[in-house]
Amino acid sequence: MGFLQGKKALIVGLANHRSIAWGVARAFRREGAELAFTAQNEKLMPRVEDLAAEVDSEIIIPCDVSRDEEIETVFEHLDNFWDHVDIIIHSVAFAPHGQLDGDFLDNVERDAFNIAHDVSSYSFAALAKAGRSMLKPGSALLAMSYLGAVRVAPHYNVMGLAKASLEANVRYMAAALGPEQIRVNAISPGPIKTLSAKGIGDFHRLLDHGARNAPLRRNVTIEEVGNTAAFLCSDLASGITGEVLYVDAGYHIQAMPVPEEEL
Ligand code: IMJ
Repeated sequence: MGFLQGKKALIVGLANHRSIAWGVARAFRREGAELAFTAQNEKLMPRVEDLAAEVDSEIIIPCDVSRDEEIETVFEHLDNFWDHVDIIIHSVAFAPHGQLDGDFLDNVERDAFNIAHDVSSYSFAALAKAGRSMLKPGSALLAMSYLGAVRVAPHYNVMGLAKASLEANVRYMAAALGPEQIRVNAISPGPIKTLSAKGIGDFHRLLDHGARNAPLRRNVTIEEVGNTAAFLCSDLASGITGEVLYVDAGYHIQAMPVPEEEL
């Protein structure tokens, strides 16, 4: 029997088979969870439906996380299928075009800053707020961060601020929901080639840098992030809340690149 047997999990942020959310869905299904998904819009609906079918799920709910009424609708809809929800996965980030490049101060502006923080951080709290009455003792919430939250990563710019906010959000949510025995954590994966990495200049160089300099001398996969997510959202992690867990082949522990002669 899997260690998520019978748990009901809502996964927000599935776009395609490369998505981190897909690695999470597969690991969760393998461990016995029942799954529901959101789709960002009508256009993405058929694709999410096909992926959901592969993990035996027929619950796909439209939700643009920047709209309060759509976040409310998710749980009204979910309530028709489930009497509670054990797990909510947040795997969503967005900064407007032009933000993830160049000089931070040249490019940052108020509207883009607000959108990045709204979609990438506020929406996690909004989901918890709207879903709170369906959560129960033992439930777990999980978000995806990135090292750019705590260190300066090239081009990451305003997304770094948004992820810093997301990580603080995890701590404040963990404190607010802890008395209800609901846990809140984040995973901070190393770079992975997903749709969110598409079009980002030099992404292959970033992956290469990680693979050369991480203690494990490689990048991580969505399967590895999925397995860690399964653990963190399971009762195996019952003593862990408010934590940011790195799944990055050890990259973040290093103060300096590995010397050329050691490669
Ligand atoms: C994204 C930009 C710059 C550097 C980056 C990334 N590094 C990594 C990413 C080093 C690993 C991917 N990442 C962790 C993200 O959080 C990406 C978020 C993102 C991506 C886009 C691309 C398309 C767009 N807006 C986006 N908003 C957020 O228009």
